[in-house]
Amino acid sequence: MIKEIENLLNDQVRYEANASMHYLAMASWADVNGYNGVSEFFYANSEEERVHMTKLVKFINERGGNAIIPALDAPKTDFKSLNDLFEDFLSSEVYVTEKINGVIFECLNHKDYNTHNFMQWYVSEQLEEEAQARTMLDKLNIIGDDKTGHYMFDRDIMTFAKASEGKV
Ligand code: OFO
Repeated sequence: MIKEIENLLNDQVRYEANASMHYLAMASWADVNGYNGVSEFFYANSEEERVHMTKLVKFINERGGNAIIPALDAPKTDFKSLNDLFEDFLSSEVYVTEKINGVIFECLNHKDYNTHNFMQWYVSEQLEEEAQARTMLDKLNIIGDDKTGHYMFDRDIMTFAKASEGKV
């Protein structure tokens, strides 16, 4: 495996792992603040990110590289509101997308078409997750400070959580 690509994939392992812990912290915050649907949604997302991380670890090792299991950043644990939570969700996804695009760019530079092909799965996954985060944030912006709106949002998001569970 080309060393530069291996290093980038190992960085990506860390980003996915950090996202998993980040979403676990979000799930826990929602849990203790009474948003059961939101908490299920982020518990499921945290699991998904862990799966994304493991897929990369296996790919690196299968291709003759050496996957590095990283130390992680302490996740943010306090959020001002549901809006704050979902703003963070969106920026986390946008950040990961940028990193994935960086890997794709280098794969093409190094003519590493196998890794390029493998990474396409991540590209579509990011598209879906970013769109989902934007939709939810749009809904929260419409709801504003309305408590009934928050209650209904929390109830409806349970559907997304169930759909995500099916994907893991
Ligand atoms: Fe790993 O899927 Fe988003 O971040």
